[in-house]
This record gives sequence, C-alpha cells and structure tokens, in this order.
Amino acid sequence: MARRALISVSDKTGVVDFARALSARGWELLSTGGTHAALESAGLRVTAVSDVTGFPEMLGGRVKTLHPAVHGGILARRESGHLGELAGQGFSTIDLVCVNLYPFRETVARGAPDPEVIENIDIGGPAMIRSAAKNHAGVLVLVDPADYALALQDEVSAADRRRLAAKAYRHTSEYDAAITAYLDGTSDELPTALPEHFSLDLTRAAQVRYGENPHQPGAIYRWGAARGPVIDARVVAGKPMSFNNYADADAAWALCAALAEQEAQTGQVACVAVKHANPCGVALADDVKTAWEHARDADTLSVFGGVVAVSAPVDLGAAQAMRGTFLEVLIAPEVTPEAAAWFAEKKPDLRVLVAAQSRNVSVLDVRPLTGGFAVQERDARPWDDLCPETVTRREPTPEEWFDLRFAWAVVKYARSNAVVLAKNGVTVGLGAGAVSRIWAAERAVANAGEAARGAVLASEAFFPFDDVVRLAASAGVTAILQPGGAKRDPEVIAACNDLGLSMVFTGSRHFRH
Ligand code: 93A
Repeated sequence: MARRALISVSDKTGVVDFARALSARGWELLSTGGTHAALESAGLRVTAVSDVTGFPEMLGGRVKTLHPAVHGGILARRESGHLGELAGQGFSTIDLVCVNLYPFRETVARGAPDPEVIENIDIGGPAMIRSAAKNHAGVLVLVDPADYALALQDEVSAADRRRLAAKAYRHTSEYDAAITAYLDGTSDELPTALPEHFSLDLTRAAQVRYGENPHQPGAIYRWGAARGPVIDARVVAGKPMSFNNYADADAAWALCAALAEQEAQTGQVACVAVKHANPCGVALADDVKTAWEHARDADTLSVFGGVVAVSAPVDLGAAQAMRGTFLEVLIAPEVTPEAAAWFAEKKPDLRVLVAAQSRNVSVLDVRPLTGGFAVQERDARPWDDLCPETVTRREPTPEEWFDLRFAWAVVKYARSNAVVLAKNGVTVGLGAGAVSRIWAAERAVANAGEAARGAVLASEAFFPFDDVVRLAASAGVTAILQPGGAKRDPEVIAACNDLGLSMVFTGSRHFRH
C-alpha cells in the first residue's frame, strides 16, 4: 500500500513542489480544506481529510483533523497489535505529517482584535505535530520547509527522525509560549520577551584557526539564516580573520552604526578603534582620514594592534594615514580599489573588510555558563528612547549636549564599569572594565590628561558616591551624564552644583559585563 502523507499548512510556500515530489515518489496525499484546494488546483491528486474521517470540516474549521482516523493513523505503533486494531476500524497509517500552524504571532503583531487572535490559536495542527513527533519511529514530522528535502530521501535515518521530532516539540512549545504571553497580557509590556525554547539552528559561518588562544579550538556560527555585517563581510585584503578579530570587528562596527544619527546631524563620519572588545578611541570628523587621526590620537598607545571601523568609504589618502599604526582589522562600508591595492602591498597582514551598513540588526547577546548560557536581547536602546533630564542648576551648553550624547553612545559599548570623557566629538579619555567606578574614572582622567579640560563625562551606571564628580571637576570636566537612581543622588547633585558642573540623568543603565 502507498505510504500516506498528511499535509495541512497555513503558509503554503513551497508546498506544491514538495507535494508533487512526494506524489512522484508514490506517496498518497491527504489534505485539509485550503491546502487540498491549493494542491488540487496545481493538478495533484489529493484525498480530502474529510473523506478519510467521514466527517466534514465543522465549526468553521475548528474541527478538521481531530478524529481517530487521523490520530490513530499517526499514533499507531508499526506492529501487529496496533496495526490490527487500526485495520479493525477501517483506518490506515499516516507516515508523514507536514504542518505549519495558524499564524498566531503574526495576528497578534498586526494588532488584530481579540476574537481574531483567539481564532488563530491552532489546535488540530499542534495535535498532529505532537502525535507524529511521539511516533517518530514510524512517522516523519515536518514543521519547517527547510526539512522537505530530507523527507524526499529514500531512507531517513532514525537519528534524523528523532531530530525532526525534537524540532517539532520545540516548535509547538514556542507556539504555546506565545499564546501564554498573549493571554497573560505580557506581550505588550515585554515585547522582547525571549521564548522559553530557542531553536538552536546554527550553521558554521566561518572557520578560524583557534579560539581566543591557540590551545582553544574555536569556530564562528550563525543563528539560523541571520546575516551579520561582520560574519558576512567581504575580505578585500589581508590574512584570514581570527576569533578575536571577529569579536572586536563586530564590537567596532556596532558602535560605528550607533553613531549614525549624530553623523547625519552634522554631516560627519565616524571612526571607532577597538582594543580587546573595548573602544579605545572614537571620533566624528568631516572625513575618514581626519576621523581616523582623531581616533588614533585619542590614545596612541592602546590603538596599537587594534581593530578600526569607519562609517564611510576608505580612499587612498585615508589608507596612507594608517601607515604608521599596526592594526589587526579595518572595516568599512567601502574601500576604493586604490586603497585596497595599497593595503595589500604595504600592510599585507591587515584584514580589510567591506561590510553592509545594516543598522538595526536585532541580535541576541549570549554569555557562556558552565553547562549552558545566559541570553538576552542586545542593548540597542536608542537615544530617542531616553528622557534626559538636567538635574543641576547649570544646563549643558548645546556643544556639551552633543558631546554628552556622543559619550553616552561610546560608554554603552565599553565593558562595565566604564567612564568616557569626550570633547568636540572625540573621546579624550576612557576607563573600561574596572571593578570600581572611581577606578574607571581615574583611568579616563589620567588618559585624557590636559584634554580633560572642557570635556564631558558619561558613565554607563549611577554614581554610588560623589567621588567621581569631585575628580572630574578637578580635572576640568564641565558636564556629566549618568542614569541616576542612586541612594546618594542628592549628594552627587549637590557636589555638581557646588562645583559649577551640569549633570544629566538619563534614567537608563547600560551595564555590559
Ligand atoms: O482549527 S484547528 O485547530 N482544527 C483542526 O482540526 C485543524 N487541523 C489542521 N486547525 C487545524 N489545522 C490547521 O489548519 C493546520 O495546522 C494548518 O495551519 C491549517 C491548514 O488549513 P487549510 O489546509 O484549510 O488551509
């Protein structure tokens, strides 16, 4: 007897081709109303599920496949006892279940009224998926068109069947999690709530020689079909990318993208130098060459061996300005052929990457834990989301406001505790990854030296004491930005007022541990 495939899909993409391929391999096709119509109109021979169950679809489609002829056919163990029982009822086995569910999340996302959302809770689909996944020893379960090709093979291994079953349960549990969030009313307050189960659908995106150190194996992976500016960058010159190069280039490019609005405001371009995942020099200037020179000069020591991102095309002049500095990676939206040729000849080790200017890539931030990992949505909160409020008698000047916003963007990309000093769109001092806030501030002030005079200061988290204010004032800093929210805020504000500084509270903390 022909093997039977039950196909019931809301999203009909690719289903006709798949059904045709199954049919050509001798499978009998069973299908629910809409899918049946789609397959039949493509010229395929399909049996309606209602002919299998002997019942019409009812309650406006709420009951289509919820019938022993369907679930018995899926759930029967492929052994004489169950098969005999099935035959006794006049039922036959179903050997493949291909289902995608009512578009519940999409219906919620477009703000549909409640009755429509409720109607889009799929009952029969998940039931079939779960039945088929339980009986994966005898049934193939497909919830993802990417697996259609696998199902067309003559033999699908037991390991693949089990993998498909796990994927199926993950799929239905994510679906249930979305329904739960909607009914709990949490979807509005927590639009970014992460699902209870992730699809760990990873593919190797690049091979690296080793991990952070030569004795650690490493590799670069991609989440699902996600594209990333660095993972997918074009390498136009230089050696192969290393594990650390990927990490630093990603950090540099992300910060560069975060400065886009301020660039647009002033018609400037950005240059970001990163060392060990922390920015060490960041500058906005009229052209790439000047931006690079300012970013370099912000900390000529640390930029050695750094990774540099720029927001505009690199021409020969800009390339030549990098002559005297040893850099690991340069990443830009474009590199002119002359500049690429110059790099290849004069700096053959420098990896030169051309990346797409994807601005709002939503990314997950993953931290390793022994035996698992912690995951969160990356902190991509834009400036426009904040309500910055001056809490001192003195208001920042327009120039200080510009620099405060710039320093805020930079400090978000530095490891906590972090303090950034900036002046005229250039960082002049940076303290990052310090275990106490005052140490981060001391580092930044020492780094800046005389340049701290007239600079602004940004901190990614609040000040527990007024010590940072006093240090900043003695170095010549004139305005400070921080989230606020500490117990001693009144003392901190009073210190600013005494010393003639402006202070802005953003209300938003940006830890990066
Ligand atoms: O309303 S349901 O929960 N009741 C069912 O018995 C049932 N069986 C399949 N929804 C049901 N389905 C779903 O119908 C499938 O999960 C699929 O998403 C959709 C396909 O419907 P059609 O083939 O009519 O377009």
